[in-house]
Amino acid sequence: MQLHWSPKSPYVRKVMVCAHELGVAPQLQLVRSVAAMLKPNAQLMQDNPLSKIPTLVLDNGRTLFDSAVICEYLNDLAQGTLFPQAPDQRWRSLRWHALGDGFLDALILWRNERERAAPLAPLVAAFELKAQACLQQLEREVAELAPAPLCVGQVAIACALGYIDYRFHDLGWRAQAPQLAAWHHTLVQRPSFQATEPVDG
Ligand SMILES: N[C@@H](CCC(=O)N[C@@H](CS)C(=O)NCC(=O)O)C(=O)O
Repeated sequence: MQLHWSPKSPYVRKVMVCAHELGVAPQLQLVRSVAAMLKPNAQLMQDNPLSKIPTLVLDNGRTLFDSAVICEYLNDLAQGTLFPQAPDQRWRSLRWHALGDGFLDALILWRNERERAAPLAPLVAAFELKAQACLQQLEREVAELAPAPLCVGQVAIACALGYIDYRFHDLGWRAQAPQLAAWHHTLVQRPSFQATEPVDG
């Protein structure tokens, strides 16, 4: 299987953390692909018309995207437990997954806007408000998040927090969400997170 990949993308990181946890990372051939919102990548678009990473190309030539679908595919392949089956745990994990991904979406849009020559102030303010609200919500949920068996929802949330560390040094999120920070600190000691730390270049 080929994975359109970058060492910087937090959505790719989520897939790679799952792959490591599931023991299928060695089956992935990583293809370094550049995906930028303002520069659609013609080669990548042959596999994903949205020009986004991660995109998975299966050995039979079929393609899978986005990251949520790829994580679920890898979990099925390995018959893993990152997508819990029991209804309560399943919906809880899927909700955390959506919260982690949505948090990331807001952070990335915020960063894109604030880096423009003339950022639109109301847009920057709206993305910042949403990101702060996600942090506060997660701090309220940490008592449930921390003891839950490892699932894709926690991986998504941890990747969003890792993206803050990578791109928003000035945010000081640990002071705002200290219990979440403690949970995150413990989780990222796992080899799957250590192996997927974002790097430039
Ligand atoms: N919902 C998608 C989001 C993926 C995404 O936006 N990836 C970024 C890289 S971090 C990308 O490919 N951006 C290029 C673009 O938006 O055109 C997923 O979960 O896979």
